[in-house]
Parts: sequence; structure tokens; C-alpha cells
Amino acid sequence: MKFERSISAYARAKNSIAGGVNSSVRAFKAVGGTPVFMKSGSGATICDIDGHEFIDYVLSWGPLILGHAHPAVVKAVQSAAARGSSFGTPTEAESELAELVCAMVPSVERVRFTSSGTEATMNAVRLARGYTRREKIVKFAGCYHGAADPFLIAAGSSALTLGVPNSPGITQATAADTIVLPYNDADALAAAFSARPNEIACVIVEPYVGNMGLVLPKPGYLQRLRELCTANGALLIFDEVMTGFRVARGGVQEREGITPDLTTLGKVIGGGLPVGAFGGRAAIMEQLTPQGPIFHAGTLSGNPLAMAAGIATLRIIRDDATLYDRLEVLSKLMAGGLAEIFTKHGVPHAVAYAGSMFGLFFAEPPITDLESAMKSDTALYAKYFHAMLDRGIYLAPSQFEAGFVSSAHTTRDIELTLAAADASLAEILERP
Ligand code: KE4
Repeated sequence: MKFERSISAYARAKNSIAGGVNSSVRAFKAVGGTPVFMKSGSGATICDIDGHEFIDYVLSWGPLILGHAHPAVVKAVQSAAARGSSFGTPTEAESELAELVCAMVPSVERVRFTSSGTEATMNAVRLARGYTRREKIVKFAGCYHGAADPFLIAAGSSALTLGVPNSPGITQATAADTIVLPYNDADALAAAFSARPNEIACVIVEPYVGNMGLVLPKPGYLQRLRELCTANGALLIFDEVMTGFRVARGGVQEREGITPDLTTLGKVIGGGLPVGAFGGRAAIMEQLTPQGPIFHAGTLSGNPLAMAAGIATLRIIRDDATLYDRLEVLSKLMAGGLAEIFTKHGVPHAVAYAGSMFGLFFAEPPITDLESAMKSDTALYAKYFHAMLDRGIYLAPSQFEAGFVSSAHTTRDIELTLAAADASLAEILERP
């Protein structure tokens, strides 16, 4: 495939946008080549400015569980826009979406909307620190919680991809308040609590990690996190920005039957428009201003257009009784098919799937944490990415990301994708 228009668009973008992109991972630094500029999407496919069509497994990094330009979402946003884009006042649409979130996410009694997942996690951590009157937080190496200082310490996702786990500009004081532990090692958390009694405000975790690639918890791990937080007076925060409404209607907490104290959400709840959220028990959430002392604010929090897209999306998710079964059938088909193909070609691999998410590592299994994930052959992944792109398959431009299917994807799409994977490996291995 030729990407002439994307190449010139990227050259143009770099004259006014730092690095030519508004989010680092989009720059293709991990896979090389020029980022592909998209112009439209419909259902499971996305179209670039050179006129190429791709089956899309990035889906804007997770939000589009109904696929691109779902008619109900388009109609909802169009009619909301005709009534005005923002008022800076309460609107009933915010209550509508909040009621949907509270009804579908088991642990959430009260919620606050933000305009991004990063804002949601930042505010959830401030709330936990204010509520517990403690300062330290625990995160896990390879987990990504957004582009805020307290989290960019051995972060995953684009920070990991860029090979700069600790971003310049993070103060020592900030870094000193973030304890980074290995994921899937509950004893490490127990030791941290023992070493710092009454200091740790919260433990924030991607319960299923999407930002190392897809890494699932060992049996009992999440339950141990729950028990340790309860025993030590720290709040457990499930960062479900990616897994919320993705691995089940009620996210990991519904699938695993574990109740976090706070949950952060994003992506799907905005249906592709900018929405983040944090929520939990009323007793904790009511510590937020104006009821309580812990500050939260945001000019476009609860924006009417974003609420309209979220309401349309969550109503469909709520009412489609077989949605998650159908999505997991597709993810399982993808993961199983990839495992067969990679075995046939003798390429080390580890696959995983959960709900509408799937993962593929170019590494020997098991992949249980950042250390094992980092053993992946990222050079081979880069070749695979481009070989698949040339065959009309759009994957995440980084080994350390998860793949997503939507209700618009079909088994035919998966079959075409697996055929492309087979041909891509054959091509790569012929010309190592
Ligand atoms: P945003 O601020 O990008 O909306 O959300 C941050 C965030 C928080 N928590 C989790 C678990 C997340 O996955 C994210 C964002 N995910 C990345 C994809 N791995 C967004 C892609 C990007 O950075 O452009």
C-alpha cells in the first residue's frame, strides 16, 4: 500500500502540532513508518485519506464497542448539537448517563464525569488521599492510568512504548509518593503495607491490564488486593477506563465479583466522545466539593454532546442481552486462530482474550507482568504490524496494547484477519 497523502499530511501536521500528533502512541514510533491519517469509519472498518479501507481492531483505543458511526450514536449527537453544545450548568442528560453507569457498574453509587480517563484517575487519587488523609499511592509496573504525573512512573502504554517509563518533568517529590510494584504479586503489596503502615492512601490497578498488551490476573490475585486494602485501611481503585463495559457489562468487577472502593471509567461511556468518570460508594464520593472538602471541577465535565453519545451507547449495551457472549466468541476465535497460525510458523507467542478484548505477544508464555511482557520481540511485532496494514488490517501501532472487537465485527472479519496474519508471517519469515 502507498500512503502518499498521509505522508504529506504528517509533514504538514508537524509544522503546527508538536510531533504531528495529539497523543504520543499515534506517531508509530514503536513500529516505524508514517502514522496513517484516517478520514472516516463505518462499523468495523476505518478509511484513510489515501482511500484504503481497514478492518479496525483499535476502535479509537477502546471506546467504539458498537463500531464506527453507529446510527443511534450519530443521531443522538446530531440532535444534541442542534440544541447547543455546552451550557456550563447541570443538565438532565448527565443524570441520565450517571443513572446508567450506577445501574450497570456494581460498586458505583455516585459518579462524577470528567473529559478524559486521565482526569478521572487523577481525581480518584486525590479523593482517596483526601478521604484517607494519607499520601502514598501504589501502582503496578506496566499499568497505565493516563498522562498525569503520579502515574508516569514505570507506566505502560505509550510511555512504555517510547521506552521512557519515567518521563522527564516528574518531580522527585511526586515520584516519592508513588510506590511501583510488580503486577500479579500480592506478596509485594503485603510487604509494602508492612513497610509503610498507615501511609498508603490507595492501590490503583488495571484489574485486567490492557496497557502492557492484555495481561490477566493470576487466580486469586484481585481478591488478595481487595483483602490487603481492607486490612490496611487503603482504598482499592479499579482503573476500568479500558475494561469498563468491555470485558463485561459491569467490567472486571462484575466478571470477578470483586468490589473496589472507587472505579475509574472512560472510553466506552463516551461512545467516542470525550468522557471520563470516577465513582464509588456514596460515603466516599460525597466528600467531593461542594458537599465535602475534596476539590473537583471541569469546564466540559458532563458535556451534553458527550453525554448524548454515552447514553445512546450504554442504552444499547444495557438492552442487548447477548452482546458480551457474541463479543467473546469473536475474541476467542481471534486468539485461538492466531495461536494456531503462530504455532504453524514456529513463532513464539502468547495470546489472551476477555470479553471484547484480545492480546497477542511475540514472546513465550506465560506473560504475567511487565518483566515478562518486555521480553516480547518488538522488532518482529513492527514487521507484523506493517504486513497486516498492507493487507487491510489496522492493529495497535505498539506491541504493548490490547486489541478490541465491536458489535459491528463479524466472524468473516476474523477469518479475513487470520488469513492476513498467516500470509504476513509467511512473508516476514521468507524475508527475515
Ligand atoms: P485518557 O486520558 O487517554 O482518556 O485515559 C487514560 C487511561 C487511563 N486508564 C487506562 C486503563 C487507560 O487505558 C487509559 C488510556 N489508554 C490509552 C491506550 N492504551 C489511550 C491511548 C492514547 O494514549 O492515545
